[in-house]
Amino acid sequence: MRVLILGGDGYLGWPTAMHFSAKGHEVAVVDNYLRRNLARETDSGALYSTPNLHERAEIWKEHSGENISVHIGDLCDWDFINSLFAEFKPDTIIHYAEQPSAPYSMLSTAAARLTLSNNIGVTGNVVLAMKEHCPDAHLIKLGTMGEYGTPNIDIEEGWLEVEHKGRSQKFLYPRQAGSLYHTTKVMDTDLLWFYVRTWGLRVTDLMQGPVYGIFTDENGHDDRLLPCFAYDEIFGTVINRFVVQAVAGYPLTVYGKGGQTRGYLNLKDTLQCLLLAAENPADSGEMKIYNQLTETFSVNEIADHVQRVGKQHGLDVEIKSIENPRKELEEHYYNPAHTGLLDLGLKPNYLTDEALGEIIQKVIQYKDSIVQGRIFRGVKW
Ligand code: USQ
Repeated sequence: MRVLILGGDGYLGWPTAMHFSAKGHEVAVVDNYLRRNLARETDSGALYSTPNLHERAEIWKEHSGENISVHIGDLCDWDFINSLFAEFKPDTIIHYAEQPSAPYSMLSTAAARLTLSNNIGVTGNVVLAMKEHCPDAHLIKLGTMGEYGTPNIDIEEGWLEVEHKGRSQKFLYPRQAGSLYHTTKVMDTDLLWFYVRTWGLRVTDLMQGPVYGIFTDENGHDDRLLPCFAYDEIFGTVINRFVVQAVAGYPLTVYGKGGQTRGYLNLKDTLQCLLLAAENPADSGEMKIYNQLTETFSVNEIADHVQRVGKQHGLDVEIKSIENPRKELEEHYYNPAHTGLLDLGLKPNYLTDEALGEIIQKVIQYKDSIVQGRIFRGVKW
């Protein structure tokens, strides 16, 4: 496949690029370094620095002999995306190119406007560029489990059969997101479903939970190929953050009661899911939706697990409940279906003591570069 990865510099984008390249696909990555720039502006630097995309593509070539082509530009800019699609003519497009942080989206008016215009603007441009240059290509869009929120009924996989006054129809499962970032993903889903119905595009929308981890099959031998690993309040996600806090001797920041439950998955499983989605494309006029998670945990369960495994690695880990800066339910029902990707062949890498220990060991190696002031600032909404 000719695979175009939008947002190829990110935590998921770069590992995905190497994974598809290792499987023999022709890969191009695109990025405008938005996340790097926002991290710089908000003093949210990652655990270690990562080489830029041109450098990483060179390093990958030294190891694998494979080429990954690099395109730097803003996908909101029509001239840029138009010529990119005209030139590369992808079979598969993987779209990660969004402002990815819920706290960032709630930080200020400027941050909200950037999140809205970037996220909706890029998705709109991608659809228009597909229509223009590759209407038979398959778009794999990263959505989020956060689109559904935390409803008091089972979460189905994308769709809900509704019976009303003796008649029935299948609709998108109701969405009610908990941040502006998550709401832009709801808007993306609506936009895509409209164009799937209207133009017969092929789309897979992946409702992904928070991802954790560092290692993939492609990066274990060279730290320069590791993904950017954020641990700050704005760009870090909870499991990676708690590991860094444990290593830094900073009490684990459980927000509120800690009963907030989400569906999590290992970085390695994100890559498996993306490959399975690409190998099983949607038909023309079909939007496939998968709930991309392997297991559910509450924040309290994650904190206890990190504390216990931290102890096995010589860390004295304290857990501290702090006032929740977010508006979210702290005790709730949560039962999402997630059989679609398992049916396609996903073999989950669960959050075992060993898997957590592997991440802890790597973070210990970078302990001296942890900046404690980045861990919590209290971005409120
Ligand atoms: N949390 C804490 N303490 C912390 C950090 C987070 O208790 O120090 C709690 C949050 O309040 C939340 C849960 O942990 O209830 C998950 O928070 P998170 O920051 O790990 O994840 P979130 O903001 O929801 O966003 C992340 C990614 C986003 C992705 C989403 C999937 O940044 O790109 O879409 O996970 S999901 O959460 O399923 O919507």
